[in-house]
Amino acid sequence: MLNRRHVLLLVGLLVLMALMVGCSKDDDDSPTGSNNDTNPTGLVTLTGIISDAVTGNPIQGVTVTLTGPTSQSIERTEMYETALSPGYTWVDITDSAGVYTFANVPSGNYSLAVTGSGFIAATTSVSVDAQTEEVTITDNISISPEMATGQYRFVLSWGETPYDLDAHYWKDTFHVYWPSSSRGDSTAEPFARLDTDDVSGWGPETITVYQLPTTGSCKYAIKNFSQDALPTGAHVDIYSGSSQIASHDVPTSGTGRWWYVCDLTSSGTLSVHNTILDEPPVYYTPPGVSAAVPAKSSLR
Ligand SMILES: [Ca+2]
Repeated sequence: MLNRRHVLLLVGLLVLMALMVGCSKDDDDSPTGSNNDTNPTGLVTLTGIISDAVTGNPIQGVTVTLTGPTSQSIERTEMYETALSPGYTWVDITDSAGVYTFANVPSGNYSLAVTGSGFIAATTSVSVDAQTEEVTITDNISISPEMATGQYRFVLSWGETPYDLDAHYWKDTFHVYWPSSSRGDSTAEPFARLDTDDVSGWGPETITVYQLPTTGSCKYAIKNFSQDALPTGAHVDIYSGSSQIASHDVPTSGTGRWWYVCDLTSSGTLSVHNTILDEPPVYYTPPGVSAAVPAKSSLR
């Protein structure tokens, strides 16, 4: 039986525990980068979502392998020695929400590989800072379904902002982009379709090319729809058949809201431009008009 003294001791202990919880909550609320914002464990939970580049939907059952680190930003200790050995790997399988998770990851720069049946393997780099973070959430990672030989795919991704970047693809007067009436055709000119239009940050926004142009070339460019500014953080992965053939980051300097990425020629060659422009890289010439004129209103 508890006597009065035991009850008081128990109440006192509960009050003390409540105060300790309150203090730690206050610490958690401290602004990022403050002196209190440190991770005492020196280990991070690394997590993220893998999605299908064509549908934008999460994918269950793909294998995610974390390897590294290729370099580390903390002193090696006996505790971390095994994990920090070059080539040491963690492996996880995505759940029904496409989520993968790695626990107890020390600081360093890692390689993250994603493989799944029917998808083109993808690799990206991840930087972990276990000094100030307890959880590292990776940027959007999407993987592309394999295609037939001679088919191509442009996959645009970016960060949380801007909320809307748009992919554009032109062949002569054919223009593939986001309006429902302009999403292209897989069986007729320009033999390309906008698979998914993202309007809430991150991407993916994807265009699949089912057939090369019979002559000349097609142009691929990105527009910052949200604001008249650089499409900051934009990244384009380009695939052909069952392989990735190119990867480009948006230039960090320049003036304009258009990123002219490349041309795809009738022979399957990628001609890279990688330049920032004020205007789209093509002008539409209406029938019967001899000189090319800008048609900004048709390029929302
Ligand atoms: Ca978009």
